[in-house]
Amino acid sequence: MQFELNYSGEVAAARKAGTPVVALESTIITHGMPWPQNVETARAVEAEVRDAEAVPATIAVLKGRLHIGLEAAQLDALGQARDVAKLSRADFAACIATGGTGATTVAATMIAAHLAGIRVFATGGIGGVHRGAESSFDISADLRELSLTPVTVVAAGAKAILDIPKTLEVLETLGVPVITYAQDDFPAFWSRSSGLPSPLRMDHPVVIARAHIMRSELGLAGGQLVANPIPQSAEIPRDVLTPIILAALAAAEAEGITAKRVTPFLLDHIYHATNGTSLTANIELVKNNARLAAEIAAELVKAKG
Ligand code: PSU
Ligand code: MN
Repeated sequence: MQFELNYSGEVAAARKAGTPVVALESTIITHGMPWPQNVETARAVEAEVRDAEAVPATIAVLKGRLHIGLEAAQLDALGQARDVAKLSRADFAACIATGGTGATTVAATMIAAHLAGIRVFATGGIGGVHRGAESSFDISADLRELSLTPVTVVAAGAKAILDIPKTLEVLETLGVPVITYAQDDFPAFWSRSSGLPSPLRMDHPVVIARAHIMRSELGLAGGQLVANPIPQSAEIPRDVLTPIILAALAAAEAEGITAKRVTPFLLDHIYHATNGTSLTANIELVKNNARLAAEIAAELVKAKG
């Protein structure tokens, strides 16, 4: 059985030169946004990383090969492909072993990034504890992955489609540092504040990098969640989205959507219910996260050479 990491040209060059690299996920492309905005966004996010003098590594499994960085044509094809699997820890190995094609969630992207020696990863929102988890048991594998795999994940907090207080509780139980960037409140994706205080706050990328290194020096498994509030100019007021989120949740319930299908279903519902305006905010926050992740990656390179 053969296994290898397939690097894109620019990631291979970055590894040789010691340039900072930022991992990016692909489920956001295949299951998080509609075509063609998904591909446009993925390209814009990669450009943001390059502008910040780091190299983007979008991660995906294409025909059984694990790619660390996609060439432009591969990204285009993935954005239009149908029936792409959504890969988390549970099905990542099976997809590679069977020659399948799959997009990596936060959990699977962390695993792949770590295999490739990439310490920082930028995305939009992480999976978390779903509302009603007390009966559905629906808790994203992203949370456990953060407690296992030493990658710093930059996200805009958790979406209000989730139960945010329970998500923070589970992260605390699992020993995951939740660090909000430059403000006291934990952000809620489209909103700068969830109304809940963040467990930790850090105001400079260098401090976040130091905290990452300190965890490994102390022998603590797992990564860190960095919650980066959406830029003020792109924020959508909470009272605009609350009824839309409630309607999305009710539709999921009515249609009996469960397991892996829940998050993509809710995202798609909200996209249509806002006539696509939620997407503009989504794009801005991912770009914002890519910039911060690049800064953290640069500090990690400076600190460790
Ligand atoms: N939340 C978002 N956008 C996304 C996702 C979550 O706001 O695209 C995707 C990410 O890939 C995340 C995954 O890792 O959904 C979580 O899915 P689940 O809840 O099934 O674990
Ligand atoms: Mn789930």
